[in-house]
Amino acid sequence: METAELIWQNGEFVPWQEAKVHVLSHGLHYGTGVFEGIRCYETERGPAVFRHREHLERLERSAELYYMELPYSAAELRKATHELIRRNGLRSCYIRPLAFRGYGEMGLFAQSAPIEVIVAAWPWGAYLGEDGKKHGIRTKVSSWRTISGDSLIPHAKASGQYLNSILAKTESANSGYDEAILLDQHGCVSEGSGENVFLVRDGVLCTPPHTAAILDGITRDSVVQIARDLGYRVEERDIARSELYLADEMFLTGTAAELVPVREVDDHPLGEPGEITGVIQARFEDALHGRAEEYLEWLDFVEVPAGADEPSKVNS
Ligand code: PPE
Repeated sequence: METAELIWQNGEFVPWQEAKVHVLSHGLHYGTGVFEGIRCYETERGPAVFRHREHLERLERSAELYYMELPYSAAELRKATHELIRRNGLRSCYIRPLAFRGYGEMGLFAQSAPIEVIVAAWPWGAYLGEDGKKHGIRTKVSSWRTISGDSLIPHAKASGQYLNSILAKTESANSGYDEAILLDQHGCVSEGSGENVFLVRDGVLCTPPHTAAILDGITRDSVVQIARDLGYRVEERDIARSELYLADEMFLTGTAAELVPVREVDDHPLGEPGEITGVIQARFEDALHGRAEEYLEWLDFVEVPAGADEPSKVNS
């Protein structure tokens, strides 16, 4: 992975290589952590964190759902993140806040194990490849069902839950596909291993509802709003597996992945990225980079010192 200079760890900025934990940290053994994936983009007005508030609110909700009390407020984490981006001299980056039970007590009711919090930021390119963003990716329905609300909390973004995503992703990668699509306990489409799913059928966009076993994606929410603003109908409803094969267009959304068209599901070709996908993807990219006036409120601009706010001009 690419690195940066500093990581924010429990209130302090420490050199990247020195941001360490004890091997008996609770989170390492039991997956007791909650995290976020956030992106910061270069804009004309300097670096801007996309939907920062919503991501930090989701982090707080995830912590609450797992009975973890965060020792820092969203305002403190926001400030720390801005400072981290500044100190690392980053223009665009992926941001990973993580809160986990640290060292101090073992066992499953380890209330005295302290909650540790880190925020890291580093450059992370296209999650599913630049080519995938342009020409679409190949997906396969996983033999692993998505975690159900009966046993875990799909709406929380918790570390341990990702073993489910990792099984699905590993299976799809080992079979030569770019990404896995998971079904829920009833056989309905839920999500990708790290993305929400959208279909286009007869000009209407469809995506599984909030009540499904999905992470309530912030990119999903942004894309629903953009699509509706563009005049498209968006239906949040159950999606049958066969609808994936019959879709006119299909795409995935997530912070890391951004908006990625799907060109194949279970060896059924869907073709090159469709028209509606292209229109929404372009508008979404405009929103991310501060080129769409009506979505400027989604951007949390990072103040950078005077003189440092000019992107370095290479080959110009
Ligand atoms: N579902 C899952 C399971 C998921 O992990 C993500 C984000 C989403 C949906 C989309 O949510 P949002 O980012 O709010 O639009 N996946 C994160 C983790 C990726 C990773 O490999 O780590 C991400 O995109 O940052």
